[in-house]
Amino acid sequence: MGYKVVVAGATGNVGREMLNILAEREFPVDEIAALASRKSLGTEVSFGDKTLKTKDLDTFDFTGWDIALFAVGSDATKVYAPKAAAAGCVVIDNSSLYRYDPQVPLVVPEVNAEAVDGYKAKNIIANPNCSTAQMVVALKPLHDRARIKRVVVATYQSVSGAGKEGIDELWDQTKGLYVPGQEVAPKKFSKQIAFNVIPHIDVFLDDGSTKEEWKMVAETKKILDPKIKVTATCVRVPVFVGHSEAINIEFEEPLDWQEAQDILREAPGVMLVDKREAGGYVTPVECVGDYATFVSRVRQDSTIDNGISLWCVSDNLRKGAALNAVQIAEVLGNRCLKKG
Ligand code: 2RA
Repeated sequence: MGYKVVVAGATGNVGREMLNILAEREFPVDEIAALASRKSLGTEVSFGDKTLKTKDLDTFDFTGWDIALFAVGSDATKVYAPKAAAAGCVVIDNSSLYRYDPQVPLVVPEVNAEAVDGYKAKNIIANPNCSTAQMVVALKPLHDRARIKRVVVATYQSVSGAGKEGIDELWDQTKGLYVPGQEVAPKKFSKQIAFNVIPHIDVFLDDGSTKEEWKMVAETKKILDPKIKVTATCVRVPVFVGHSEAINIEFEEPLDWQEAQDILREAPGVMLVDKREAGGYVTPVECVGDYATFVSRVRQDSTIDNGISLWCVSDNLRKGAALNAVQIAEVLGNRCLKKG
């Protein structure tokens, strides 16, 4: 006996990956529905070796469906997630809409799987921001060993985090720099992204940080530990898929970098690739399509007491979004929605 599963936003990058990962991990599906907006209606999407024709999200009846993975953005989530939840379908939402709602669990299974048990409050579970997900997977095993006091992180986020438009802009702008007359002006991003980096993701807040940076602070506190101090600088870089992060960690007590390596080597969801030689580390192009949160460059930070720095890379469409959502569905099924 399996589940009746819906993927809402099935034609987007994350929605397509949700379908791919449900099939790859052989999630127990009795029936699956791929939903899209009116403009994408009828588009065919893959589910393993099957082809699904998308149905209309606007008119879909969620009654009798068990789990709905949502990848439709906050505006559409606001309209359709409550409708699905009210029909008895548990929503696992990738947008930021419900992440900070105290009644809604915000879950990274390697870190706080037990939080899924709280889904009944709104019949909704929130998926974290992509840049948060990979970071807390790396932080959790170290926090359990030596209590983290403060985290300073700089992110190098790929353009796929900004959707298809982000990918297209990088591609077209890069080509346009080499073909006279085909220059492409910034549109999705505030400045040229080809051969450039942009220290601005999402909107600016009154304190001078951006909402993307605020998300990493708020979500790390909700998922891992509210006592951890986090400061982030989130940067868009000319990479198609794969977010990278330079993370500096201050602990409450001493932790040797080699013990940190040993801990990370055994940690759930982490792949340690860390040799102090050319190529002894992971780069974004190598993480694409993988499930792992890769960690490299683990080293002591001798400028502070109890400091360690490291490099973290993961596929932002997978662990940063679709994989984490499917893993939440797996935990939900195992802990709360047992089938015969
Ligand atoms: C980004 N994390 O990278 C945000 C949303 N996916 O644009």
